[in-house]
Amino acid sequence: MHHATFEEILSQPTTWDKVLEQVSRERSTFQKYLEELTDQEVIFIGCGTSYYLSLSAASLYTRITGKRARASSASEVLFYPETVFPASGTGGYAPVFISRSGETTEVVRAAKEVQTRLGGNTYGVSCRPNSSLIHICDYPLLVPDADEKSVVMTRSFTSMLLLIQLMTAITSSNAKFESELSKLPDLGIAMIDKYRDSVKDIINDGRYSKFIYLAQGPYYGLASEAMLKIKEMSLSSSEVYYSLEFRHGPMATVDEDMLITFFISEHVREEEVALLREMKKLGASTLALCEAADASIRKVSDHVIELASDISDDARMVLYMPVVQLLGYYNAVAKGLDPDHPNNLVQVVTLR
Ligand code: F1P
Repeated sequence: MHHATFEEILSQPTTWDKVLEQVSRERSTFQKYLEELTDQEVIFIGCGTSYYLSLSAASLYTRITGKRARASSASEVLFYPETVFPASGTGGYAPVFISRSGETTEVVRAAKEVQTRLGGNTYGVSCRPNSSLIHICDYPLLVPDADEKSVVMTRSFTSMLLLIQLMTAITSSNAKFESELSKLPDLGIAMIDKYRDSVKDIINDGRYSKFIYLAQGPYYGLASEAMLKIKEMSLSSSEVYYSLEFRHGPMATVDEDMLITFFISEHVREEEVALLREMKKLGASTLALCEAADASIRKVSDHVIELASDISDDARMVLYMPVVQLLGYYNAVAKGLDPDHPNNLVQVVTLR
């Protein structure tokens, strides 16, 4: 019997295709919404998975457009608005609220606060058109086909990220980047078909009780989401670090019970592979998620997932996610847990 979470993970390439079709259909509307961005600093805001999405979105947005962007949890907007939107900010701000449900209390409250405090335009990214967040925001950016039955977010994460990637390509008139994004559904199908069983094998080794995820730049938000997935679904110990930060203390915990997953980019590859080599020497087991695995990677990796996408670091982002989502899923199943009903969690966090 497969769980709803499993089906939703496998459905991602189809959902990405629907996002691409939708943006192509509604392109003129998107372009009108995005004209308002001009030189404003874009602030991506969310909670949980949607906060980690905000981290990747902010890094990606600046890399592609050259314009300022930051990420904030919705709770920080509520309690420390002056640090997220300093009055001295020049050129104004474009807040982009991200929420699968559009009903998370902190996000809805933050959207209301920001509209009162700043008065400018607000953007809402969600899977649910009739949600409170979308009713509040000026510009709705919707991916309803990516909505889920599950508590944990999987295809909603990658589909809202793809929507933001497309938004970034359109606002910067970057046709090359947009053309790379159009290849993701086919690349996703090939990658899931090739590796879905090897991910199960990684877990069925049954040796890992601690999971570390390492990444730099726009991949840090992806690694943070990978950390959350295995924690939410399988209740395992999991941590995330900027790759080279791991040496500055946390590597003290490396031992044979640890699986370290490296989100290897072409941009920082040399340093990331050097770290991979060092961690292997310390006795960790290593999983290298990379575009192309040469001998230097294979020699020090217990497990290799090679994307072979032939598209850029920034375009390739969502392709890393099905593998790490399945890692959390299979670890939960191996521990006799139900990924569709994670311990203590609900699909939408609403506060009094
Ligand atoms: C955010 C979130 C999820 C988490 C759980 C509770 O939801 O924290 O990240 O996995 O489902 O809600 P949303 O604001 O994106 O709907």
